[in-house]
Amino acid sequence: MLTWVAAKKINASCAEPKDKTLTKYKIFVGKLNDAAPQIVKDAEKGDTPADFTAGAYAKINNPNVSAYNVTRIYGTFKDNKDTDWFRFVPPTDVDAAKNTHLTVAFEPHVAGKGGSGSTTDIGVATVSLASAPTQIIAKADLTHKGAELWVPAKPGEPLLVAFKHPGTTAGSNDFYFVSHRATGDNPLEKKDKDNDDVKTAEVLKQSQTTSGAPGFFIAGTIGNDGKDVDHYSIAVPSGFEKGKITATCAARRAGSGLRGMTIKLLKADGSDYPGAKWVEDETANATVKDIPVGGETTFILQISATSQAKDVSSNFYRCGMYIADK
Ligand SMILES: [Ca+2]
Ligand SMILES: [Ca+2]
Ligand SMILES: [Ca+2]
Repeated sequence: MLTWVAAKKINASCAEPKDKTLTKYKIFVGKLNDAAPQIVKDAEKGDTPADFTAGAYAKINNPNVSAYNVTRIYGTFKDNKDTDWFRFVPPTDVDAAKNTHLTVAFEPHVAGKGGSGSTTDIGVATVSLASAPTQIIAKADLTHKGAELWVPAKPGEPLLVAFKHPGTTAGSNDFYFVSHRATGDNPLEKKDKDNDDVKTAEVLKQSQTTSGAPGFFIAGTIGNDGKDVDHYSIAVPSGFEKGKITATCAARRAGSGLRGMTIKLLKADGSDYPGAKWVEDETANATVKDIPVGGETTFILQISATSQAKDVSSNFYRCGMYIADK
């Protein structure tokens, strides 16, 4: 059995290449079983929503949890105008979704020599309801590294997801793989009105990150056509007053219709932490990194946006934070 040890500066996305400190490897080669429910192959029927390929899920074989295996979607772009549609009905019994809401994630595997070997990225990808295919809920340009779709969904409500060729010159082997999961989300925003004001910021509960550092997570929305503002209050755990805060949020990069999502760290009195501001664009999540706590016992994460896209209805964002002890 091989043990992987992740190096620093890894990318958060599992489907992307990661640095490893070990240099030994074994290669396993298997044949995809297209008959298995969790393997979904583009049937190359046509480019309209009615030409969808039906997707499916396979439950994890464990009586103690109700969860599903990752579904692998794959296909080819027959030309540089090809759009492939898939239909999924998100499960109604995902355990993780009971404490938060259900989400559907579509994570493209990296193309090219350092990735799958495909001669193209996927271009624009969209999610819509199967009952209203032209009304786009979520949209992301997957040619940007690390962009994906990770979208709140209603259990049992059929969805269509579309993957479009980027429109560049067709390559000799234009294929793609996408990992799809139906899973839970971060703890949800609960006090949307109160959290407009820094003085009545919504308190985030501490949880543990995989590295052991105290972490704080939230999934919220910027409503009112992009004019909403959300403030979250984070208590600095004892012993971390000289630590450093890192926060990262994604909206547009996960398919949301929010544009110019802006994150800012504030002190409890509402004043700015110097340098702790970032505006998300298509190429990078909003991240503020290693901001000194500076002896404060509480800090505030402020989230806003410059606008709501006219052609994408969702307005979600998702954030994670942690405090390093030095
Ligand atoms: Ca195709
Ligand atoms: Ca609010
Ligand atoms: Ca809000």
